[in-house]
Amino acid sequence: MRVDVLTVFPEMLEMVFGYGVVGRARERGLIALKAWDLRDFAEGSYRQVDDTPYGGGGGMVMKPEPITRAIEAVSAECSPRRIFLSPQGRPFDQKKAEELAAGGSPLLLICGRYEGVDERVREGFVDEEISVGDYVLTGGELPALIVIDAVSRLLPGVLGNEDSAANDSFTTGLLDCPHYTRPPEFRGMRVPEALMSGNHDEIRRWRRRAALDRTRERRGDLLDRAELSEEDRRLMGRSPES
Ligand code: 9D3
Repeated sequence: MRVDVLTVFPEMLEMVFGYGVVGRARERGLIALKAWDLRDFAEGSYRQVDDTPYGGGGGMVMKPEPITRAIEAVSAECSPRRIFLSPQGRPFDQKKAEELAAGGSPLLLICGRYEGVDERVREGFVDEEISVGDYVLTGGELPALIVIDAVSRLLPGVLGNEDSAANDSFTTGLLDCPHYTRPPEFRGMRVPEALMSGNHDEIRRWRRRAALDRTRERRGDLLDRAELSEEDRRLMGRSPES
């Protein structure tokens, strides 16, 4: 899958592309990532990408010409889905990540800086607008990395274990259960007996109950929407030993 990013800070993205699951997917040719420098599409000796806002007020607005030229350059290469990262966008979630990964079509992620981007860019050159949550950041670069990270790990062959993505919390609609490794006792805290029992059905039930209880405690909103089985209802709220 091909993902291009438009930004005034291409190094910021290139840095992160090299690491972990995404870095390995890139090395293996499963994902092609490229960060374009918006300044390369700006004119004049100052290569200005921003300008003062009509109507006055503080801050700067991104000029339409450099962004639009950059969008057209990438579009000519691969006809991507053109996604603008913005606080006004639809909230990003696992379902959107799955949709972007499943389509397999190229993505162009457009990052704004300053107070925003000239509205006319949105009108003719953007297919959709995505936010990563209700908090204020300083630009679209970290959101673009969030989208790349969430989408990359869903691409075929990227995760070693093929069903690890399918078993994600949010995919199953519940939070994850707690995890433990050796030693069996750490600073007075013991690993739950069920996990060391070797009884796979007991382990499965312990994990399911832990996920259900934790989801109820922390994210009642998720539990309301989850489809629960008869067994789930029985497991929930019982003590771990029962
Ligand atoms: C503080 C300025 N804001 C009100 C006048 C407007 C504003 C402009 C630009 C607020 C944030 C930004 C930069 N943010 C993004 O580009 C962004 C973002 C975010 O801030 N939160 C969640 N998702 C996203 S996606 C892109």
